[in-house]
Amino acid sequence: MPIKESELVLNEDGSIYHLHLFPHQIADTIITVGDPDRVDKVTQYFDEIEVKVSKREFHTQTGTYQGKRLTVISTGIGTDNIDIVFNELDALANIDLQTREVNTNLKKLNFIRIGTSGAIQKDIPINTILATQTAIGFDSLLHFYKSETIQETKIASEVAQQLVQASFKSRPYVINGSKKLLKYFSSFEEIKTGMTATNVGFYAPQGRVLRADLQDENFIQKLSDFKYKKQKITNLEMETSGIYGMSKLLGHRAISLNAILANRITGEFSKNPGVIVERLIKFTLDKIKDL
Ligand code: R1P
Repeated sequence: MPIKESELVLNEDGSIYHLHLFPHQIADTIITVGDPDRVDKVTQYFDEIEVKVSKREFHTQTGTYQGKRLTVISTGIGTDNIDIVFNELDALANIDLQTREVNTNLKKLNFIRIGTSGAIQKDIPINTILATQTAIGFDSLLHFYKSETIQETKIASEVAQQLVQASFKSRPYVINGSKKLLKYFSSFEEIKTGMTATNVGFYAPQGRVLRADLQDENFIQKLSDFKYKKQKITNLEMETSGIYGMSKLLGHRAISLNAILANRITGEFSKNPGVIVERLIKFTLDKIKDL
């Protein structure tokens, strides 16, 4: 059965609705970044750029880096945007936009997030590069999908016991990143691995107070104290749980690489955030070409 026009929405020119892309314009390995301005910072190292398309916060460039074809796309902020970006990239790879039928042979895409994040453990210094092994989603995105079988339910119930009853009104979900990509990236000494919490905002949802008070003023401390076996939550950001969830649901691989810009326990913020982001970009490009 073809997917209805109201569900698989296309632009007049036949491209996918929000990303404004056609299937031939994306590579099988895709770098996602939050900030649209970061796309140029990645593709400045490319041999050549064949595609440049922008719509809203979704800026896409496809080209080659040392002979490897790559797409770089900005997602903007938040897992609500991740829902759009990952469904539409998957549609470009796995749905025939003309017949509106799902392809028989499904493609497996590789996603690498180059993101920024704040540490919530004292011993993770700013300027660390951290690969997320496990993502804890305090957002609700995955609960709208049939996703029980892909979740790490033991950790989720531990999160519920240690944190939810005490502090949060959400129902966190827990998803691991791609084993293959995690093994590959964590084999380099520049990389630390950790457990990343994703939440729906930058201020109260990450324990920050400007003028509006927190529902629980010990929020960050409680997150920082959480323990599952020997694992602790290492950092907080706003996209990784959605990326891991959508990738697993749709049969793709994903890894989230985080440049640690802040330490929320010591109160420090990087004096020169551009430098660590640049280092992460160069590291990622250098390693990705051998994937
Ligand atoms: C908040 O400032 C944004 O920065 C982090 C958060 O996840 C959020 O998107 O990541 P990016 O720098 O990749 O956007």
